[in-house]
Amino acid sequence: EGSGRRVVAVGAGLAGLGAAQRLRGHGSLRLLEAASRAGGRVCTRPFASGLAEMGAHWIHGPSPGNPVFCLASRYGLLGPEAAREENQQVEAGGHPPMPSVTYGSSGKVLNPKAVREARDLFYALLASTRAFQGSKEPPWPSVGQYVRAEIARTVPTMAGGQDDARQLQLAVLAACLKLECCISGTHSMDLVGLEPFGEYVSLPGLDCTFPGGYSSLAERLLSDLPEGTVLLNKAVRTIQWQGSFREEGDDARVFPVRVECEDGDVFLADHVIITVPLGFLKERHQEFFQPPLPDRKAQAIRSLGFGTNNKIFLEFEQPFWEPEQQLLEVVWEDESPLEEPSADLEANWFKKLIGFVVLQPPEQHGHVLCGFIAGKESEHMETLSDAEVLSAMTHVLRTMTGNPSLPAPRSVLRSRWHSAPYTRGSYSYVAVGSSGEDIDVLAQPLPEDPRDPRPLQLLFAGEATHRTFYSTTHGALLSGWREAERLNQLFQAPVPAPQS
Ligand code: 6YU
Repeated sequence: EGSGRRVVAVGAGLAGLGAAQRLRGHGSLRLLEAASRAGGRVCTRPFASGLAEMGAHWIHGPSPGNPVFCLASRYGLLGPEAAREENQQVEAGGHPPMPSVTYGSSGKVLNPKAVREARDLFYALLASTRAFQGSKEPPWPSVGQYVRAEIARTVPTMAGGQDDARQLQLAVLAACLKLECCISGTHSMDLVGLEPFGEYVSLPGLDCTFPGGYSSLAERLLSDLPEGTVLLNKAVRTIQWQGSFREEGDDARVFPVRVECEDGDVFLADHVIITVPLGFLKERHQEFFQPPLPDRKAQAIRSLGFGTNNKIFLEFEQPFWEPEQQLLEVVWEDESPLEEPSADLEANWFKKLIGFVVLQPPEQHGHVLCGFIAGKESEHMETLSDAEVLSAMTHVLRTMTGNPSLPAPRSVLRSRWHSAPYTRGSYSYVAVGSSGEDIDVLAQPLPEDPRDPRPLQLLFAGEATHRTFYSTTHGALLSGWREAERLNQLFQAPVPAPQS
């Protein structure tokens, strides 16, 4: 260690692990993690006869430009399908096709042609939002308002003007908006900024999963680090910067940063890489940093979006779906994107659920469905007991299949990302009132003045700091690499001669 620089990283998710992987050995590195495991929002748990991904599910866009895909391939963590060249070239634009069946609330399977028609309209509208990127005067502040206004314009000609068919189209469009809430991790698309929406980049490739669990990637990264680098159950309480701190009994060295943990342990450092989730920063940044962050940074933390998307896993004795079906969607046939959704969370929270992904293959997982639900309804779900969630899900499934005696699931497991004290939600989005510029401000190291004699005291990584890949594992990993590289550059730079 000696006179080498001391680096502390806070958070052992993919950003923190990625930073640790890339930081070249100049001095010492400690990675402090609040939880009892590494991985953060990458979190695989045993469930039924297989595994459940509580956080990240897919590699979005598995192709050579995706560093998570590249690492996972190199480590041999992917199945043979994922590695196929053809799969890497599929352009799904963030909405990979899956063999699906759409149930309506009248207990019938909806006409696939009608469903497709509504969905095609929705995706055409969503794609047209790209045109507003960089626009000074977008027609609406949010994606939701824009899409709904466009839907309202097409209503008169929709479904040949037939009332019933038109209502079905509207109900499917309402379901599409809920799915988009899950994808963007938000309560409502009315909160997602229209102008910056097109900055998010979808990589080519057919989304794939990790046969041994997403956590196999985090574990592999962890095992490559020198023993003792990562300290678990080490929640950081405060980070003091711009200070002059000395180790007891060692007056020779002065450190600008002091990291204090909840358990009273203290770490002095030259550089701290902060990878805590934006949800945690939103709640805690004022006491967490001493002195507080500069206004611009605090403003970016406040204005960027961070919402909730949760999963509900249900295990069944026997499948009620067909073996080839991969996605079971639900549509509440009386809903419309042109009407206000119900505000009665207690009575109606489960209607926000978009449906279920079938975990494949059943030989590995058993008969397991994974439901997705976003927003305030999802946060309400977190406050309920397992029995209450299981009963609501049974009600949804019986309504959709029109089978009042459909056997209830055997067991349930759900994520609770909003209640998690060191996450406070699922992932970030660019909210109305913020822009891609705020992401760059969030990513900017401190102190701001590049000529500061003690540069790069605080560095910021994590998915919410990646301008084009926010909300993903590859965005998180790249952000960690980016900050490690920033320090590597500093360590390589010749130390400036003292000015006389
Ligand atoms: C992806 C996917 N996916 C579903 C769900 C979730 C997420 N994501 P971490 O939080 O991992 O690490 C920080 C650590 O810091 C953590 O361990 C804390 O305990 C610790 N910490 C906090 N405070 C501390 C303190 N005080 N002291 C010490 N330690 C502290 N991504 O690629 N594919 O399928 C999904 C999904 C339910 C919750 C996802 C997915 C997001 C990723 O999981 C996430 O970005 C990274 O894991 C974060 O890593 P990190 O290191 O930054 O933080 C147009 C437009 C479109 C907008 N988006 C479209 C993209 C769609 C996103 N898809 C998500 C979908 C699912 C299903």
